[in-house]
Amino acid sequence: MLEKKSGNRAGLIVLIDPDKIGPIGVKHKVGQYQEHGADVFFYGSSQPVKNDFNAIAKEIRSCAKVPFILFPGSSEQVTPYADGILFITLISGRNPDFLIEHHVKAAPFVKKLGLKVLPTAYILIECGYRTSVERVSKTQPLPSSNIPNIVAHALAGEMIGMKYVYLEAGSGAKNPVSPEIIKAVKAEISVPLIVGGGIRTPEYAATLVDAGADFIVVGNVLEKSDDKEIVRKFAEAMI
Ligand code: 1GP
Repeated sequence: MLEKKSGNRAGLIVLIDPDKIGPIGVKHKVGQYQEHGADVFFYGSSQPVKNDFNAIAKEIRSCAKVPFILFPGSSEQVTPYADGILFITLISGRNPDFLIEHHVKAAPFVKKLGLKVLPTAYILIECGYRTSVERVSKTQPLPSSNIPNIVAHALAGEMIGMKYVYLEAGSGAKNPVSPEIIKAVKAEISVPLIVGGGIRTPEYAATLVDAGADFIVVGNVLEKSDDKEIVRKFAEAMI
């Protein structure tokens, strides 16, 4: 379900936060993102959503031509309008709610809705300040200096059976995940590697792809940038 364009080095995932995009103009933005080269849409928020989660998802469904995957911050962020769901386990933390509890709550709905499930080892890495994922999940990120520990977490996720590893610095992170970490993780795992959090320039994205990232997730930068071609520039960095 997560696929790079054939021949490209990596895939570009655009994260749509329902509270940042809002209900107005969703279709226009989504249309533009995919026209400019987005390979996949992630949809969700690390915080409780204030906008109408389902209504915005419905708008996205009506125009998305690329896979539309839920990236839920909790078991409440489930909708029938998506194609699939990142079934995230926050393995960098030790909070049972994010290791199993939310999964148990969401599983019957996910099954009923027929969403394709993407079991994902989600690893939060420190980025210089307390991110909203840390606050909401009440977990500590892994120190970025202890690379063997990060690799061990990624390996454990794969050995448990998770099909993707997601290295996350946190939305709007000051310091995104470093190429050194990506290189070390990529050398040990065989499942696809997703990287996100604080990636602000196509050049930095290209550096992460060179280091071994299979998918790059961008969110904040698209909301904040005045450059209408920003997604195209990121997509070109994936070639
Ligand atoms: C956050 O990895 C995503 O969960 C994207 O982060 O919004 O900082 O691009 P940004």
